[in-house]
Amino acid sequence: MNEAICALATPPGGALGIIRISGENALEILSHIFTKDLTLARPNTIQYGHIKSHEEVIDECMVSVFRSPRSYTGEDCAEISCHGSRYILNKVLELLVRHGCRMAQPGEFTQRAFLNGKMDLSQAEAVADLIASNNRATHQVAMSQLRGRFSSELAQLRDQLLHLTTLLELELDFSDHEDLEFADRTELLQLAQLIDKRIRQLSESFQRGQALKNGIPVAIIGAPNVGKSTLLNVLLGEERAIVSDIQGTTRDTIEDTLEINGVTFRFIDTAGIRHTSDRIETLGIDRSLAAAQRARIILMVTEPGVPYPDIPFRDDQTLIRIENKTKTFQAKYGIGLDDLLARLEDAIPRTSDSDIIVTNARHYDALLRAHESIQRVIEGLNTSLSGDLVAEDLRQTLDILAEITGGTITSQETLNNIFSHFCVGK
Ligand SMILES: Nc1nc2c(ncn2[C@@H]2O[C@H](COP(=O)(O)OP(=O)(O)OP(=O)(O)O)[C@@H](O)[C@H]2O)c(=O)[nH]1
Ligand SMILES: [Mg+2]
Repeated sequence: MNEAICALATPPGGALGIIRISGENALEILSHIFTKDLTLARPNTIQYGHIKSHEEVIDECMVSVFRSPRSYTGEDCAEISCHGSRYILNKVLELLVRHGCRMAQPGEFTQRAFLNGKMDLSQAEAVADLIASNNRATHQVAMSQLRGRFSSELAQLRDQLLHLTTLLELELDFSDHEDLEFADRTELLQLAQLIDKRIRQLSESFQRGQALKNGIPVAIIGAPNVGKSTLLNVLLGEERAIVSDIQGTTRDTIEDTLEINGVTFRFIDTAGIRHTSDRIETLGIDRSLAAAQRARIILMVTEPGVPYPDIPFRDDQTLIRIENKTKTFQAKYGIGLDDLLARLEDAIPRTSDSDIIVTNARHYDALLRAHESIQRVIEGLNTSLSGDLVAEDLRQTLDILAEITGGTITSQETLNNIFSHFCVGK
């Protein structure tokens, strides 16, 4: 039996506060402090009544009643909408605990939903991502994962792996008959390579997933006085960084975010790069170079007559060159800004609805291990390794992929670890 748990599901300070309760005897416990007997209430109804402590009315509330198995957790559940007073909410929780409820751990409602088969683990994790999403891109990724797109992709991979296993077993069966040729391994190899390609595509999307989650870092780099800080201010629409005609005004990196068409960009204004004997300015320039290293996009700013700074960059970085203080681009007056925004957007490959983007480090780790494991399968097929050894690696690939959806996770400790990052009440 699952003991009843309760938690506040809304942040403090709102007009309303919602307390959630779930468990086998949840409705019975709630009925002890509510004016109606909720054990008799029809599922999916909203009940109006009072929460009472002895004869004292604590609040007038609306209680949504859900019954197992058709609820978020799969258990009997209720959501109590109270007035948002901290006193009221604490009092209601206290009353629930006094009548036999336990305060929920972070993510415990969602953990129960997972354990009761309402969703798989990657969907449960998407719930946390959805709550944390703060722009269209992260929202879209979390929503698609919650709705099971990643899960069905993994199910497809699983089917292909099972098919491969069947073909291999066929080979094993026939190998007992000396008069029969071994099954053709080319087909097996092609299938394994196809699976590996998809696994790699998924794991490669992680970098983009991270960028979307944390914001795309854009370093503004250039010689002193070319207008880097002015550009930052114009982009952000506020006087974020100090601007002056003195060379070396900016000494430390200054960072702020801007959402462009649903994607968050993280702009990093830096100290102008030049040779200097000033110790503090030198430290600042080191930071500029470090920011350029970490950036996904480097905005190289210059002005007529000044060369672009010669800094190292990588293939996976996008360079956007801007000649400032000209007729076509003037950071100070925002001229040419639309063009710059368009180039920033172009620098990141667009996500279409059909793209699956991996944002979770646990999933990424599993995909990397699955890749290693399927690589061993490919190697085994290439080197005519015996079928049962190849089958062993295949089974391992299946197990690793199943970790993502939670099928092969049996340790409570691992689960607690995953759900401990959730908010209480979710
Ligand atoms: N005419 C004109 N002046 C500009 C433009 N952008 C910046 N300036 C001026 O150029 C000077 C330097 O601007 P900043 O934005 O402080 O330059 P910076 O690149 O951040 O300089 P450091 O922080 O010293 O590296 C200021 O006087 C700005 O007003 C522009 O587009 N046109
Ligand atoms: Mg500056």
